[in-house]
Amino acid sequence: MPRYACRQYLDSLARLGDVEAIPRFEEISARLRRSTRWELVAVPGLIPDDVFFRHLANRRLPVTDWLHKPEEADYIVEPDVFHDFFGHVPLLFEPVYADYLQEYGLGGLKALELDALGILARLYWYTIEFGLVVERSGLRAYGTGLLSSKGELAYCVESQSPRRMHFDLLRIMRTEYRIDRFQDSYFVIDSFEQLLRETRPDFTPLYARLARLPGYAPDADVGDDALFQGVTET
Ligand code: HBI
Ligand code: FE
Repeated sequence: MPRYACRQYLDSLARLGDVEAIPRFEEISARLRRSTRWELVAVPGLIPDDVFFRHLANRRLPVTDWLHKPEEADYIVEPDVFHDFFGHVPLLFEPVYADYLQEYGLGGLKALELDALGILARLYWYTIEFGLVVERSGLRAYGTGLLSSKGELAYCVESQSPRRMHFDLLRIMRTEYRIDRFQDSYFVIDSFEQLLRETRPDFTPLYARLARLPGYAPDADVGDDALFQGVTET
């Protein structure tokens, strides 16, 4: 964690209390409500998209109430309490990220109306789930799918094989993703402020434009990609 997770995540994790004890939903939910007005709701697993987005739009984070088996520690397709609680909750104490996730929920309800969920889900995937951020100390992970995967957390920062690009909204919304293996591409933001600012505009015209265009493969090399050449401090 200290080597690969972003600073805001580490700062929040430290505030979540005793790492030796299993966190209490109610206690952390109350603390979160006092901090950024988010709260936790326990859910049995994946819930319908509209229910999921309505929760996020109202600053409620659905947290699954079952834990994966030890042998599944490296990857599970469905979110479990470790992914949701250990992976999503700490960053919700970061005010700008907390606002971004609510905006995403509001955007999700709109995307459902416009039948554009497949396109918006890519933004979710390449930021909230698998996003990277560059800090003074180098490249760090803020995506929940990375923070809750022992294997991919080191890979996303250190491996030479994935394609890392600077945040580019249109490129992200055109890029397909795989849910059953480490990512081929990652997108790097400079700050959560940048993420909130660049996703502020109304996506309706983007959806109309993208609906007519083929998606890019997860590992596509598109000529004018803004590759992230930064190096991580050794
Ligand atoms: N339900 N509990 C839960 N957690 C999720 O992350 C989730 C969900 N339902 C829908 C969903 N995610 C995705 O389909 C949307 O983000 C697109
Ligand atoms: Fe998640």
